[in-house]
Amino acid sequence: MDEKKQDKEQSKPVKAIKIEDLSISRPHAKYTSSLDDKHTRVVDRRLGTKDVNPLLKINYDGNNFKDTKGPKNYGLPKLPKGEKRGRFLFVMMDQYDRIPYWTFGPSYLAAALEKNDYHVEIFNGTCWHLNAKDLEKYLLDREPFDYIGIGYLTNYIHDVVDHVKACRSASPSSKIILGGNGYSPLPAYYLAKTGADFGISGEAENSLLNLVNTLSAGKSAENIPSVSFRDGEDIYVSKLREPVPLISNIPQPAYHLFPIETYIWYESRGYHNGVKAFNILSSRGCPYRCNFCYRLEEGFRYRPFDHFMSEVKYLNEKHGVLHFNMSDELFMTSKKHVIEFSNNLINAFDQGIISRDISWETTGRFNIVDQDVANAMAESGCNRILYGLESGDTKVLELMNKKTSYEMIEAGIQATRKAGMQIQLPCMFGNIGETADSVKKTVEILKKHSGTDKRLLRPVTPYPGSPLYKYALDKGLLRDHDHFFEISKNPDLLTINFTEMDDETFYRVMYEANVELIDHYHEHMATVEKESFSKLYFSDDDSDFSLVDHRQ
Ligand code: B12
Ligand code: SF4
Repeated sequence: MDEKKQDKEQSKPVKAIKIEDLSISRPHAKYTSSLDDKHTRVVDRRLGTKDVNPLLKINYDGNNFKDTKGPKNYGLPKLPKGEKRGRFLFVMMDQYDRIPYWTFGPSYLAAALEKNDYHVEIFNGTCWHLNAKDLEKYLLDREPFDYIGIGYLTNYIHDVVDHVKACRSASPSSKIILGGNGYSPLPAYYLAKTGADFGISGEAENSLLNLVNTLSAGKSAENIPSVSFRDGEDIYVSKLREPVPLISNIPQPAYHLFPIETYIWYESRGYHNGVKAFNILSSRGCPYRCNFCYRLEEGFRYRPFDHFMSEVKYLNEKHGVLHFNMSDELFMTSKKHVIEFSNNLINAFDQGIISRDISWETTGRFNIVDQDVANAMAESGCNRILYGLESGDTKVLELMNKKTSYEMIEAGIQATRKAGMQIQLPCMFGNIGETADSVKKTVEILKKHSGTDKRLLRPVTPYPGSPLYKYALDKGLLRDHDHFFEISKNPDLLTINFTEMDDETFYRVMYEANVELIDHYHEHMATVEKESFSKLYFSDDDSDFSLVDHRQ
């Protein structure tokens, strides 16, 4: 853009954000926020110089809900072979991603249900880009389902409302159960707004089974931990169940219900230059509490290595997967664990348990990585680490409770690069304490290190359930949950301005930072692409050359 045009662009007033209401003409039940507050309480915690990071703590009622070993059968009769206790449909909504991401939640839940004699089907709007109208048609074609489960992230609330309506109109007898990271922190709110019958907060393998077993036995859902439900105008929210301590008790995802080859195709083409790639988890939970991150569940749990390996082997042997994206919330939780895991993997290669051609990537942390950790990972086939950079400014990092610093970031990147691995650096703009100067440090790090990984800045969104959301409510930046959904429409625009800058300055600073990043990225890519053509034509080396897309 020439300078004049750029000036003109910059002097435009900041566009007012169009505000739409949740498309609900009438709420389906009375709602009081005290019902949702039951789920979380804030523990006072002083961090850094300002007390800005309330730590959300879960109200487990540890006395009653320790039934984490498995579902109770509620005296259900044993079934004759082949008979089912009920029909369950998981609705996976379109997330509008060009490359749909594998969704772990429904695949794990489906396995738990199938293992307990439920017939399970998947309406995969995520993979096939289907909408609420398509769901309505699907339901009209099928024998009625006893239960329809819809899981979602906060951003998709409008779609949930449409999908619940579609279920009600095409399958009025089905009981609608909500869940997932969107639902979990505000169960009463969502039941009131969507008109769904039940919901489950948090990890749901046990709670969902308890719920459907109870309902199948004709009993009431009262007092099932983590389950909330609506009875006409009234909403009931029970306390939370503790997450399953031994995650090897959770059955392997019900892969046979999903178009795995399609997911592999997307992953391989999208990110991995044709190497067959797929997603897997080696742990659940995260011990940290960054202020922007929604974490309902406490407790961090590893999978026993052999348990993890049996799934790696299955995916490798059955589907030819050679690259694993370990999408753990946080893989790099301790140096000891990472080194042990990597050594176990090397042993598995040495003993011929799994092919040495296997590679992997995962999530990391700058306060954990050092040269030993990075070397161990690289030796065991890890070729890329996604580190939550968030900001390059130590003060901003401290205020967001990230437990990292500029120095750790620089050292961690050096160690990772030296070990021969790539890095990805997701980041944000506008957390508490952010200024026009602090963002320069983020831009500097991204320009120096993000390479071919295009990273731009977006404003931080305070998702319900995160400490930042609580902070916004406490400081009066948010009136209530409705207010959040009114103003949170587009992740590229401000939901709440947590900085001292006015909104116009905020956008101007972010705009300039993004322009710098875009220019840098394209210059860098031009060099990379020219070099890869040169190597391909003149040195007979296609190692850096990305797949040709014949549609372009
Ligand atoms: C992998 C991951 C991704 C992947 C895939 C996301 C996806 N669409 O599935 C990618 C990289 C694409 C991604 C992107 C984003 N993500 Co993300 N992501 C995760 C991560 C690290 C793991 C999710 C996971 O698979 N967990 C493992 C499975 C087993 O757990 P689960 O999904 O929670 O499922 C359990 C329960 O939720 C429940 N459940 C799930 N579904 C259902 C359905 C029913 C019917 C029931 C009853 C229960 C239920 O039972 C399941 C089994 O126990 C989580 C962190 C976390 N805390 O989980 C963040 C997280 C889900 N992401 C988050 C966010 C904000 C995003 C983005 C919006 C970021 C951004 N600004 O772009 C985008 C949105 C992308 C999109 N299109 O949806 C937030 C969601 C916050 C919120 N309140 O919605 C989380 C929680 C991170 C955080 N802690 O803040 N993400
Ligand atoms: S942002 Fe990452 S490290 Fe921080 S609490 Fe969330 S999952 Fe853990």
